This record gives sequence, structure tokens and C-alpha cells, in this order.
Amino acid sequence: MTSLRLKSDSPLNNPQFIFGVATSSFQIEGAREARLETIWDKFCEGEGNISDGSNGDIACEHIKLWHQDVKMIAELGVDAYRFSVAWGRVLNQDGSINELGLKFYVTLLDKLNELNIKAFVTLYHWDLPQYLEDQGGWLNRETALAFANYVDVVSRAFSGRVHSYATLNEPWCSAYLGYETGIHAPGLKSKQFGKQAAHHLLLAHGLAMQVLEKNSPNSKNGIVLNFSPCYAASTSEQDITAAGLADDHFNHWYIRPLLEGRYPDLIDDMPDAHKPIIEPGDLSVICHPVDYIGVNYYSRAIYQHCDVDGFKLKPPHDVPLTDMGWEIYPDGLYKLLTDLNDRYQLPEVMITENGAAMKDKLLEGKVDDQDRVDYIQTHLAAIEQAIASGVDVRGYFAWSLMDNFEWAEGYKKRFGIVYVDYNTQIRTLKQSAIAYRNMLLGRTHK
Ligand code: IFM
Repeated sequence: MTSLRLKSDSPLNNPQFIFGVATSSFQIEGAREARLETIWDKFCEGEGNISDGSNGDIACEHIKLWHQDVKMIAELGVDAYRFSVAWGRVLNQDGSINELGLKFYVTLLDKLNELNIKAFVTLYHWDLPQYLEDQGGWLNRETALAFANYVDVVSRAFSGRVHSYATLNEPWCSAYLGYETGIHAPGLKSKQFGKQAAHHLLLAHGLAMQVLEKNSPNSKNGIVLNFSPCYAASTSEQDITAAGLADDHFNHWYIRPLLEGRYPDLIDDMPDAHKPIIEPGDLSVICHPVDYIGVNYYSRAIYQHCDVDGFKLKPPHDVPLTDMGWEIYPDGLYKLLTDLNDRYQLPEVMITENGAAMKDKLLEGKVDDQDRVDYIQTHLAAIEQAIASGVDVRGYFAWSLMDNFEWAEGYKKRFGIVYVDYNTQIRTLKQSAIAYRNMLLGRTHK
């Protein structure tokens, strides 16, 4: 029997612990004609950029089907729904407000509040308006100021309706995948660009935190980071150093300036050509106090020494994998949380994404995704263990509510606990969604 279990004495079975489901605008909304072009629309047009040649024009048609989607969310028994606002759906290029777009989100928020579902609003989940990219995108410091202005408009319009704001989702993906390796939009490839984009994203976060402090002092305001804890491929000193270096580049490069106002020391050893331009005072803006850090965890990464960059990713071999080819490694979540807690003065932590793409099959109206149920169960156990070790984890969001546009992988990878038939837009609860619902409704305080 496919089920998810929560022991009565589990710290997750506590009325304060928040369970939710998560999505993002570009991945589910569709209604392309009612918003500005984004970097992802343009990137999708590029030959070979998206593995199935698809785009976000229609996606899950959530803008049209949001009523039924919210009903479905409520029936899952979750405490919270995490979604993102599309910048180009609420602001026009000339800076005026797109009233219809803004109204969509306000109405959605009102409905969530009516249903007693806490709204976790992400302000930027990668869909930068293309006209801003044409002016340099995240390589242009002005984009950070434009972001603060957008956040000002949105947070004033949403007044009192939002439980929690995240300024950015996964700036590592925006900067590294978008500007350094070119796997994501806008598809640029330069080490300096990667670090410069990261700096401007973090600056945008800091400026947005100032706005939120003024416009929304009663919500929990923070940022969502993705982490892959870095393991050494062997016990050799060289591999251990390689893993540490990767950890500094990919994980601490983001969390350290946020919490301590400085980049990892490796910045001093980087060639000048790779260093970001940092203006005086930037790091104190970036280090604005946050109410929480959102942690997105999917897998670990293993590194070995390499003469070129100092570290090289070692692909997983002979271990259980998801359909993304990512190792299923719940212990990595425990290690990540406890290591971060040892190293930093952490604020509250929310697990803002966790989940798996699996090879789901819809057969006779059912999706038997025991593999996803096992994935969720083992990761919840890792969180319980981390809490027992002293980490202040306050919530968990399954990624994702429903199958959606998985960026460079298009619609081929299914992360949802709800199955989406893209021909009919019919949603079907997978066994994982049923198990999640049963677990949530079975909580002793419910
Ligand atoms: O689908 C993405 C999401 O947009 C951001 N975090 C990782 C997920 C899975 O790749």
C-alpha cells in the first residue's frame, strides 16, 4: 500500500510545521499573449535549447484553470501554496501596471486566504522580461533597481495577503546556468558573466528586502537557494580540496554574502577577469536580515580534482537515480542542513522544494509512483533527523504540485505529484498526491 507516514511524535506532526506544494509562473501559467516576452520565451525559440522543442506558451493553462487548481490544492489538505509572480504579467515595458495581470494574482491570493491556505509568493522565478535582457539583463546593475521597483508595486498591491515572500528562487540557476554555462536562458557563457549576474541578483534581493521591510513588515521575508552538498570522490587530499572549492563556488557563494556580508575567500584567488564588479556598500545591502532561508534540495554532487578548474563533477554511477539522472540521496539533505547550521547563524529554514521526476505512466486513470512516495518519505525522515540535531526547519514543500515545463527538458520530465495530460489538460492525482493528502489529513492536530 502506497502511503506516507508521519509518527505522532514526529516534529513534523506539529501544528506549526507547514506542509505545502510549489509551482512557478512560467512553468504552469500559459497565457503567453497576456504578458511581456521573457528570456525563456526567447530561449525556447533557439534551436536545440529545449530537449523536446517546446515552450511555455500554454504549459498547464493555469491562468485559465486556476479555480480548479486551487480547489485541488485545498483538497490535498496542505497548509500552504508556493507560487511565483511573473514580472512581465504585472508590469508593462513602459513601467505602467498591467491591471489584468496584477488582478489575477490578487484574486488568487484572496481565494487562498479564504481557504485558509498560506500564500508563499516568490517574486522572481527566472522569467526576466526580455526587454530588460536586451539592456544587459542580470549583467546590468540597473536590473537590480528595476526589480526593487517591481517588488514595490507588487507588495503594495498584495498588501496583507501574503504569508511569506521569497525575493528570488535559486539565484545559482539564474546566474550559473543562465550566464556561465548557457544551459538556461538567456544562454550566455562566461565565467565573469556568471559571477557578475550572481552579484546583481544578490543585490536585487537586498534591495527588495528593504522594500518588503517597508511594505510588508508582517510577512516572513527571505530568499530561496538551491544546494547540492559537495562530496569528494575519494579520500585523497586533492579530491577533498576539489569538493571544498566546488562547495564555495556553488553553495557558499550565495549563502555567505547573504548571512555574513562577504563572499567566500576564494574571491581573492580568482583571476581578475572572472571577478564580479562590486560597488562599495553592496555587501551590506545584500546582507539585509532575512526571516528565513528557503532550501531547495534534490541531490548531492560528487567532485574530483581536475587541473583546469580545480574541480570536476563525477557523474553518479551504479546508484539509484531519478528520471533527471540525479542520485537519490536523502542523507545529503541531513548533511546539508546540519553543516549549514554548524557553519552559519541560520535563521528559520523552510524546505521550499524537494521532489523527483520519475518515469510516470498513466494507466487506467492511475499513476503508481511508489518511487516518488519513497523519495518523499526518506527525505522527510532526513528532515526529522536534522531537526533532532538542532536545525530549525519550519516547513516542507513538495516540488511540484503538478507536472509542468521543466525548463531545458521541456515537458518530458514529470516532477508533479499530480499528473497533467498536456493534450486535454486533465489533472490526475498520482499515488504520491493521494499519499501526501492522507498523511496531511491524518496529522493528529488536524
Ligand atoms: O523545476 C525546477 C524549479 O523550477 C526550480 N527548482 C528545481 C526544479 C526541478 O528542476
